[in-house]
Amino acid sequence: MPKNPYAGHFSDIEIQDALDVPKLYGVKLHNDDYTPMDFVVRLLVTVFRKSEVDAAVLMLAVHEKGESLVGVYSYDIAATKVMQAQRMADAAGFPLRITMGEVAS
Ligand code: TYC
Repeated sequence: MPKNPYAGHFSDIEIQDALDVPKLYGVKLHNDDYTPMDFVVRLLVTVFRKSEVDAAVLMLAVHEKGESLVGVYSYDIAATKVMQAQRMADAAGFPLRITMGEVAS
């Protein structure tokens, strides 16, 4: 956010609310040596609603580069998808790591 011209009158949070600028959060998938490729593709299709082809391309990007952004969402949607994906990986016993962080909106 640029310097608050209303400093002293309104807080940054009040300005943010007044301007109605929703924050956006990117969800990142991280590579590891153990999670099977087909499991990652299934997770991307199931949790992140990717097509089979997009999911396979994304999985390979993560496999080759170490990590990749898989989607940008509001806080609640991003947090829910991270939780669902982490649960799915944990339940299957794979060390897959999924993280989220604020992105410029
Ligand atoms: N590197 C894994 C393998 O060779 C595949 C993989 C891709 C794992 C993406 C995690 O986020 C990931 N089986």
